Amino acid sequence: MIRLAIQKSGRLSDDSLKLIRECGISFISASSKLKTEATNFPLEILFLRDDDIPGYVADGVADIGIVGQNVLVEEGLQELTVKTLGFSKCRLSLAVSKGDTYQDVTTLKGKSIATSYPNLLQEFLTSKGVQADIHTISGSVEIAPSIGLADAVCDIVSSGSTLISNGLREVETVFKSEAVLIANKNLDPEKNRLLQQLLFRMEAVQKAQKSKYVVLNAPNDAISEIKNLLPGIKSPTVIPLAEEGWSSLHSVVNEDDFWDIIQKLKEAGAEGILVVPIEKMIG
Ligand code: PRT
Ligand code: ZN
Repeated sequence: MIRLAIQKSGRLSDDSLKLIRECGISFISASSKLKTEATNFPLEILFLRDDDIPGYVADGVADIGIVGQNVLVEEGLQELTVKTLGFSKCRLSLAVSKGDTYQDVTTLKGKSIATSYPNLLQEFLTSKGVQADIHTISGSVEIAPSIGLADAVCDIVSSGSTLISNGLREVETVFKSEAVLIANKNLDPEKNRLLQQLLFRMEAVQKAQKSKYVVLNAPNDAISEIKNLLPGIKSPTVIPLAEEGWSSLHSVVNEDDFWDIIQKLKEAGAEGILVVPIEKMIG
């Protein structure tokens, strides 16, 4: 049995649960419960405050966990990282009042900065050779300048709309973050085997999300050009169509180059292009 700690309720919760389900693991989740057991994998899930997850994993109360890098690194436990997960992306940024003049970070010398991330901020300021007065507060950081508590703030940003609606302007990125899978350093062999199984499934899910299955028809004389556009996993599958002189090609394309490749396929003479999502991708 392996114990996984995830956030009980907040910005990490839905995607953490979704990832576990996509790994083929079933469990009953009631929002009132503090833990639950999977029905088809030796996994127990603990639901915690995100700030408690790194410490619980470091101490071995939980074996593995899912948490934001911002919290993990702030708590000085980045060595627990096993794998980045690609969701809950955000950044820790410095922001000043909209009307304040700002040239570069040296503008903040001797100023007071409100934040919930004093360690990450201190490390950033030290690396820039800037001394400032850090005020650690646990929430509502963005209102600090307007109530006269601080000259600037250092807070988590994703869309940027919270800063704008509080009359603030983002001026520096201090740290970029996403969700990560973390693990205790001293897992016994059985738990380590379960962790490797989970990682294998997570990788198959992530690969599939980045890829699309493409099926198209093409005249035979266009196949060699189309093959070059569609490397696929090894090489595309080519199947003759009932209509003479035509074939069907099957392949996998990466999401990042997707529209570009589709355009080129059309130009090369491809017709009836079907694009299908992939559920899992192995090897
Ligand atoms: O109760 P618990 O302690 O478990 O949760 P929490 O309130 O401390 O954390 P939560 O659920 O807000 O965030 C969990 C994690 O999600 C964070 O540690 C980040 O890793 C990640 N994350 C991603 C974010 C955001 N995006 C985000 N936008 N965390 C916080 N915010 C907040 C930010 O603090 C600010 O108030 O959203 C506001 C800014 O959002 P925009 O879109 O207006 O820029
Ligand atoms: Zn928290």
